[in-house]
Amino acid sequence: MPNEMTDGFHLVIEAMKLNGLDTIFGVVGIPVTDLARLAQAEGIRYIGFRHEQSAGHAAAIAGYLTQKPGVCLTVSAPGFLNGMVALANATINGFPMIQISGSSDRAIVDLQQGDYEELDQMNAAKPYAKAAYRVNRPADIGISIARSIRAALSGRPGGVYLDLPADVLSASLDADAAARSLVRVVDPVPRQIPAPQALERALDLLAQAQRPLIILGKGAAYAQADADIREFIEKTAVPFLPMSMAKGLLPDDHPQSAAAARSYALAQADVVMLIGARLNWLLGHGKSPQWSAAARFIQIDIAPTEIDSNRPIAAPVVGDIASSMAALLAMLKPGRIKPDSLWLREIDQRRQRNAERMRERLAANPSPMDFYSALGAIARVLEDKPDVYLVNEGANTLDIARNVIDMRAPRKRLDCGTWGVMGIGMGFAIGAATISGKPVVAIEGDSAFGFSGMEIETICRYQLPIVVVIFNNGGVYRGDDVNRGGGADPAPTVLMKQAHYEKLIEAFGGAGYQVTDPQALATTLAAALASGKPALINCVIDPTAGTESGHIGNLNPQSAIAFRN
Ligand code: ADP
Ligand code: TPW
Repeated sequence: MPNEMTDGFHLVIEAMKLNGLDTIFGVVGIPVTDLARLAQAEGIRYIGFRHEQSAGHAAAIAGYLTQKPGVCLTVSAPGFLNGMVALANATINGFPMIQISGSSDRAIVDLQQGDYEELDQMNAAKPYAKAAYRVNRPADIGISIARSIRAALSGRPGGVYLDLPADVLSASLDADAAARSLVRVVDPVPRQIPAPQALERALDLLAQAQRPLIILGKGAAYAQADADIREFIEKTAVPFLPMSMAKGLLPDDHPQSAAAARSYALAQADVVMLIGARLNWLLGHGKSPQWSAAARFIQIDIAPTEIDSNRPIAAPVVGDIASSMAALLAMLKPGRIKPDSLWLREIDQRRQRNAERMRERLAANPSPMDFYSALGAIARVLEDKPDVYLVNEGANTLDIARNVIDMRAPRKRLDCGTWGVMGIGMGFAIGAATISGKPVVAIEGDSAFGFSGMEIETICRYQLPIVVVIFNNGGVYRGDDVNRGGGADPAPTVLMKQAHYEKLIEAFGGAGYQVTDPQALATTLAAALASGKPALINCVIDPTAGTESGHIGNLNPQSAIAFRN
């Protein structure tokens, strides 16, 4: 009796199933089409995209939301490279994902003899991935999937590249030996308990503070230690500031939120506790003028090399956030941490003043709409729907929405993140809707939407509960710039002013709307959400409403020699 045989394709799917990887986001073609077919046949959900970058972003955000690596499947060379922006973005942001790519004949690739879709993919991926592996023998498939899962999840999560050459996928092997080669990962994210002395040092420093501040980053959101983080903040009475994707970890309307007094809180704090947030450009590298030069820092992070990266950290706590917060809570004695009451009062007064200013801006009803009036309408619709995911990209559309739209549940706000990358929109929306079944509202600048717009077809094909709202101001940042040479070509920042984006979704059977005032926007959005079906709202915004580069115009170098006549 000959032994029963299997092949590489089957082994990949079995290794995934054994480790609970139940969804693949991808684009098919040589040599991975049968892998996707087999996955579907074997009960793994396959979501087919129009471009690998969106598939990669979907996998990355699925990883962020579930603490399981999201899987993206790509074809060789160009498909692989299309996915790389998402893999790199996942690594930069700390999202666990695995990009599995088919690749061409290694013997031909390495001698550069001109194979179909020839590229040394593993080495191309290395600088952009947390880890990059290639499987050269089918018997190594099991261990390669195990290794990829562990690399994606442990420590600071990130993007892992796994290269599967065509001949490894199609190779036959003995079924018994194949079954024995599978590996189930045990404890892929081992707890990393912080040293007791480090915790004591951190609490000591916090106890010395008069003007303490806690900054919550997306690492804290990712850690899913929501209850302990909230308890620690409430028991210490320290004001907190959420970074963009940490909004909702505690509700934005929590009385201790200092978000509406952000600049004051950063500049005046004397002890700052960073929980899963890096002192990168988003926090002015921890330096003056944004921060006080005298401020002292506590930093809780799983990555030891993050400590002292930009500014000296007086009390480093290296460990996972769940273990660290639980330990801090256990050590916390009542009354030990006591922020100065003047500090709390100052923050509160500024908060109220700024909130009042914001209410006035939101209540104005200019025609055409500006960002504030449109976002105010959306905020009102979402107020009693904390379960809705909010995807957000653009410049003004991003920066203003972050300030206007309160989040009330953790991990619901998904945006451009650490890189400020455009193109996450439809991928994040599809990823979040797929893994949760929950509704998604994607608030998109008209330029930002263009980077992943074709995925509207994907949304309609899978009938996902996603409402895309396009802030159409006819341009990148603004729609009113002119050609400085006087020619007929539009200016570099200008897009089509009369674009009817709503017609795009109609081509695929979805519901398209155009709105020009906040009331219509609110009514349409509420109805679209209630339908649970794909919809796109083209929201007409004043072309002169935005500012160049949104709230980060200070980073935009401008020509020193006058040419703007
Ligand atoms: P934000 O952009 O919201 O400020 P960052 O992405 O800059 O957040 O920082 C997140 C930090 O959280 C990273 O330095 C990462 O190492 C850390 N981190 C991620 N997950 C965990 C975890 N489970 N425990 C501890 N630290 C974590
Ligand atoms: C991959 C540069 C930053 S913001 C932006 C671009 C092109 C679009 C801004 O216009 P939009 O929003 O979306 O209409 P709004 O509200 O200001 O009108 N390519 C990539 N990433 C980035 N960040 C850019 C280009 C950019």
